[in-house]
Amino acid sequence: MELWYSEMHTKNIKIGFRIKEEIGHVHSDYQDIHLFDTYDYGKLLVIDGTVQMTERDEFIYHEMIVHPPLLTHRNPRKILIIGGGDGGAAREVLKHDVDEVHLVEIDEEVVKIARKHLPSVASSYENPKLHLHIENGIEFVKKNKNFDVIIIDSTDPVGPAEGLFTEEFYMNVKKSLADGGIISQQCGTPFYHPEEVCKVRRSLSKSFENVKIYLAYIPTYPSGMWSFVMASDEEIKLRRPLNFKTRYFNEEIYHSSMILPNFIQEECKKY
Ligand code: AG3
Repeated sequence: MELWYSEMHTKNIKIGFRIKEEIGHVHSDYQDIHLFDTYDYGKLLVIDGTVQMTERDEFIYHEMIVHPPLLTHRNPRKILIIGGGDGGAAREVLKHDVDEVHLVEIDEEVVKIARKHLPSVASSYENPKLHLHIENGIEFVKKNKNFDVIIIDSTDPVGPAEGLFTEEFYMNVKKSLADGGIISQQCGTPFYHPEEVCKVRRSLSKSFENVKIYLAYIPTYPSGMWSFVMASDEEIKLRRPLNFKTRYFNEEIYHSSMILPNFIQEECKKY
């Protein structure tokens, strides 16, 4: 018998992975977590029915959520990751010369499953610069300050992570940044939901002088076209060279990823 896992991308469109086996399934206090082994994409992490990452294409997402903000900041020393319990964002941050990385994940079960089954993603949990806090990120930013870069690596803008996309949260995030600080956040598919991306941009503009949406191609996410955003009071520009090997991101992509197709530009004029 063939086993398949599929995620509905819209009411009428889905993506399907043929799977070898289910490696794990946990119903945590916060969400439903599945880990599958697939034929073509390696291990697949699913939370509440939505694909979070696969071993084959996670590098694109994690490089893109981390390297643009880190190379925009003048001298990033203290980094905060909100969400990102699989460890992929932390792995990329630790490729930079930073002093400390704080990872605030609400759901310990995500961390446990990643550490047990996704060693190539969760490797940085062994790094002494990484400090794990099992806590709600919304509360954490109210109490902890002075971060140079804050990376918000959450699930979709609709659902349990909704609170990480509000104007109030962005105000608190801004207060927990040091001078010259910058944030990045994943903000969904502009192909199916351009309005969500434009709303994130507008909400961030209330707290930050400069907000830039940028894009990457991620095969296993809805439509494959994915958006991220950076926000800062400093000008958003490449300030330092990339001095290690990457598989997707490069300095040209830093610039090209911020060039938006017309349909997104048009949509954002409405907001
Ligand atoms: N977090 C964002 C995944 C969003 C995918 N959405 C979907 N499949 N509907 C990824 C977490 C990786 N650290």
